[in-house]
Amino acid sequence: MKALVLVDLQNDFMPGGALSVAEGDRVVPVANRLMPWFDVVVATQDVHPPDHLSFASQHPGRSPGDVVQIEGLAQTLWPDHCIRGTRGAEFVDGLDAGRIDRVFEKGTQHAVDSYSGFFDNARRRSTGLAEYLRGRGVADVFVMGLATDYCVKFTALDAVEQGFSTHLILDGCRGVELTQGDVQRAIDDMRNAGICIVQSDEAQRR
Ligand code: VGL
Ligand code: ZN
Repeated sequence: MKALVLVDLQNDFMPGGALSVAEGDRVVPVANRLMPWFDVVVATQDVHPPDHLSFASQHPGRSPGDVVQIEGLAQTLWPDHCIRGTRGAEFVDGLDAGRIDRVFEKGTQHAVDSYSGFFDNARRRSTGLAEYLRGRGVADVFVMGLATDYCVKFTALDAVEQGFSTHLILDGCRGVELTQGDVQRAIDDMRNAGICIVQSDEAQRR
């Protein structure tokens, strides 16, 4: 069985959003086109409390992009984004969300961020995604969404580590690129971990 994992296709990551990803809107039609071709479609959703410690606003004197230590873990700081109950946290309007079988929330705990759709960054809690996919008989996982250099990367790396045959749908992703080269480095990291880099038309045929 083949699963499509849609990472964080939410308003705040779209152009004009609180943590906008350049051309983030361009991946939405890719998701809509691909969903009917998969046995299982899941989505991750970044959902933070208003005082989440990944927000620069919670650290006086700090700005988005700064890195701080929280409970011994390096944490990049972001603008306030994807706050539970706000429009920014909702899936983007144009997404055919009715085709999503199950949504996995992440980043819901105050002091721990979560880039991967499988585990939080401290690797304390599983979201249940791996168990769900196994329960549905999934062997092949295709990952796309936002952002290539953060949540897509860590979700794909955990998928391969969890034993799934993992593919990254390149034209279905866009990155934050906080530092120039971050997206390319993320793609290299994924390839080196054994993730197969494909285009959406190829993902449709496999
Ligand atoms: C993301 C930074 C903070 C992402 C989420 O979806 O890649 N990046 N929260
Ligand atoms: Zn976040």
